[in-house]
Amino acid sequence: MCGIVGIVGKSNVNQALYDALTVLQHRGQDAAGIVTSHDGRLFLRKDNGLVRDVFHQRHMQRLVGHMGIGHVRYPTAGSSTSAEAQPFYVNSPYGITLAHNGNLTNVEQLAKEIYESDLRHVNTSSDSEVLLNVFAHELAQRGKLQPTEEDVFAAVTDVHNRCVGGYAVVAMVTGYGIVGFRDPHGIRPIVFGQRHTDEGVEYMIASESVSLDVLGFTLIRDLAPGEAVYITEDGKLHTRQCATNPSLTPCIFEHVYLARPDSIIDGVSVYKARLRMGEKLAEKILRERPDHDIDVVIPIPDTSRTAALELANHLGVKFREGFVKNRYIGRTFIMPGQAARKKSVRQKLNAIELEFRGKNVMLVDDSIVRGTTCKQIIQMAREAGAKNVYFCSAAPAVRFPNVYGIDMPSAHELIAHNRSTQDVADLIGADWLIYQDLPDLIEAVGGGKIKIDKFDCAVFDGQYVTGDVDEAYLNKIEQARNDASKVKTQAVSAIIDLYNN
Ligand code: PIN
Repeated sequence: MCGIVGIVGKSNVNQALYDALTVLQHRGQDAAGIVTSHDGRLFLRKDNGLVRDVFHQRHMQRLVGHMGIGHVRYPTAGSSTSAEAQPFYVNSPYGITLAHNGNLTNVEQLAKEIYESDLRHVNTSSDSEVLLNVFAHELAQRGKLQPTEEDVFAAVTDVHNRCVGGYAVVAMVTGYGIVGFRDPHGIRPIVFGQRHTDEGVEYMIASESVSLDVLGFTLIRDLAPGEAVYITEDGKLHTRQCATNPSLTPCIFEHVYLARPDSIIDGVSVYKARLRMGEKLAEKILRERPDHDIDVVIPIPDTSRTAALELANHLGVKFREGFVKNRYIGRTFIMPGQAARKKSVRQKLNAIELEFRGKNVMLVDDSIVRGTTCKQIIQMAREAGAKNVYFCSAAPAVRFPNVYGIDMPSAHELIAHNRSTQDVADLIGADWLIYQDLPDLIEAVGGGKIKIDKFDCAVFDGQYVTGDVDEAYLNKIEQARNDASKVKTQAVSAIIDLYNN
């Protein structure tokens, strides 16, 4: 998962891009980048790290220009080098830069075509660089010295015809404008909005509406699946449906925990969806155990708080903050002679004992993925004196890999893969485990004022909306992930050896 933003402004957009990226930081903390354009020149700064660490005064001073795009990257097994930080750049045609959120499922085929037929070189293993080259090739095919909006939209149509998967994209055509587009299933989110200044109207395209709010832009709307928006450098906005057969099946996991609760995606308030998830869970609990003995509902901060609050309300049980999260987790330093260690849950969360001692506690989390943190949290609740520890997941059991840009690619890392609810309860050490039912989750997200009846729910039901994902494909990405993580482990060992010698 990543965050993208593009702004066409009336004065320098560097600060606004930076601010928008900090608002999208929850979508990726691994790397950040901004590219701006001024007088036909590009200015790029990107590196691994948080937005606040990547950009210093000296970088910001260089990032001049009235339009630009930015990106924050989520770590995935194969994407840890700073060379794979985005935006990516190709010089021909026009000088195009691109930032992408999502994942292409036919990237191998595309990479081959790009090399053998399009005669282009791709320098990383990132599917975003592949996507950029497809777009650049298709735009070049128009053969124009000065591309019009028609040329840009035609190139997006060609991207749709060639690229399969989930993608929300912003791309800047140097000297001409910024285009934003969404895959024909609308899997990943993307919105656009405007703000009025004394110099005229400025436009922003972004992953989530919250970045528009915070910068004083008003939301115009989400891009429809398959649609593109093109804003020229002088501030003219054009939109076009570029796909032949678009149908909206957005990723339901955005609502579970990826997106900020104050965002509105495809017209649905993430906050409201989470409230309804809590309500549905309460109904399920009352169905399963009408005479339950839950004394207190405790959220696992932060994402689950909204659902937990409504769950407690509907059960008529006390809601209490039993865990406090450290908001200032520092870096982990690798010491000579020591292996790299992940920070333990205990360093991130601390229990308030008086909320646990002698009580039957219902812990609520947004989801159970690997099951590693929830197991430790249940243990902490027991050590704090809980009599019984029950556990509720606002999402159904995550049983299948995600192939559209969320880092959940390996079935074997998922605790619920090929396991029953009772198996998972035993493994994580819960006295009772309740998962949200999938129809309830769909109703919670799509059953509000704006009705959406189809979602990408592949991580729960194994149904992949692009229709090209089969057993062989899943095995291949699992293998690739294992290989990539081996390379990563080797790299870390090499660093440690270096320290030791
Ligand atoms: C919480 C995000 N959320 C917490 C991510 C843990 C699964 N985990 C998914 C629960 S927040 S585990 O956004 O950081 O607040 O199943 O792998 O143990």
